Amino acid sequence: MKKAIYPGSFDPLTFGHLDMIERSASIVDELVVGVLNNSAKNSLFSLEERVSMIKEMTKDYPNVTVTSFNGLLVDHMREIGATIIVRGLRAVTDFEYELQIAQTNHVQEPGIETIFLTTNLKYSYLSSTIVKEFASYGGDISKFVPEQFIDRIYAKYNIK
Ligand code: COD
Repeated sequence: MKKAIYPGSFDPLTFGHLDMIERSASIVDELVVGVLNNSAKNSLFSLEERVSMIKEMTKDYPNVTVTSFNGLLVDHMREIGATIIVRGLRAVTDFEYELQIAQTNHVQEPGIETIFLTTNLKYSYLSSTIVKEFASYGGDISKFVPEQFIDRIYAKYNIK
């Protein structure tokens, strides 16, 4: 039974994240989407909002669940019995950061492996940061996030 975690900030969830969830859920037995509760980072959406948005979008995937965690990812993985970390690679710029984190996590917990999925070409440019930047100026974000999130994102910037 291979249980994997796809960890992230998901602030907010984008089509790029959803594509990663769909593809990784098809190659592991159980996928947990782990939302970081990072109090130091100024999130646009609260932890509860981010968890609920992901649950809304993954409710039809039988092997996907959503959790949140504080502190170290490896500690949370021990708690939930996951041994695989799924991460996405968009560009070379992602690689250095991801390699460092994957190696650190493996040194901490040798039973843990990180697998990387390369980005879907359709979403290779897409990040939560881009969504927030566009939305903050009232730009069209319909190609970036599910339709039901659009008004919720604009509302954070008091845009109707
Ligand atoms: N296409 C493909 N993949 C994508 C796309 C896209 N368009 N957009 C995002 N992704 C991938 C990212 O590469 C990443 O793998 C994942 O989706 C989540 O992305 P984000 O931006 O929502 O989340 P991050 O990268 O901010 O998450 C960082 C963590 C929360 C995983 C990390 O900080 C963490 O584990 N923190 C806990 C403390 C810890 O254990 N640190 C590690 C030890 S050094």
